[in-house]
Amino acid sequence: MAGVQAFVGLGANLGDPRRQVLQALQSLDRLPNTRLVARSSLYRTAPVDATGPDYVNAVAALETALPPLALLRALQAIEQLHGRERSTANAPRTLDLDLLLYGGRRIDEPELRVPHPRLHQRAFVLRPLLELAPDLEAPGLGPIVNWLDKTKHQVVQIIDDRGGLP
Ligand code: PH2
Ligand code: MG
Ligand code: MG
Repeated sequence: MAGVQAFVGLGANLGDPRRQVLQALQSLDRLPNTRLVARSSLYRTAPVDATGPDYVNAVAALETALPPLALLRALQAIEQLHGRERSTANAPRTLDLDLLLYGGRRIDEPELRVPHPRLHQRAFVLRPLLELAPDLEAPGLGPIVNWLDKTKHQVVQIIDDRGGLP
């Protein structure tokens, strides 16, 4: 497969968050023309700009030949399979899949912005992302590692250490 490297953020804080995140990783691996290359550890994280229970978060590295909007639709379909209801922004959710990075592309469309606009402000994204790709750089953001310091007040804790293994 001549694919692009894409990173997807996974999050859940309703139902059985750990299980939903692990099942979603399997669903990502089954997407057409897509391979799950690696996944980070799972993290327990305090809600950021949101209320409700702690989240389980992780990041997946994909190789995909799906174009960005097709990948976005596929992520939304997986969210639906897990009973995601869209109420208000940042409401608690059974599963959230965010397209964080798509190769070195910058995408600015009404329904999709890449890099994800809040990627660099969130330890629950930065920490698992850096676990997979310590040297990663993103368009407009430079080296991702440089943003970590600004988020160090956010509470994130590894709940498993199977990083790198799908
Ligand atoms: N997602 C949000 C808002 N706040 N906080 C944590 N810890 N983890 C998330 O995945 C998360 C959040 C909106 O998508
Ligand atoms: Mg999100
Ligand atoms: Mg989302």
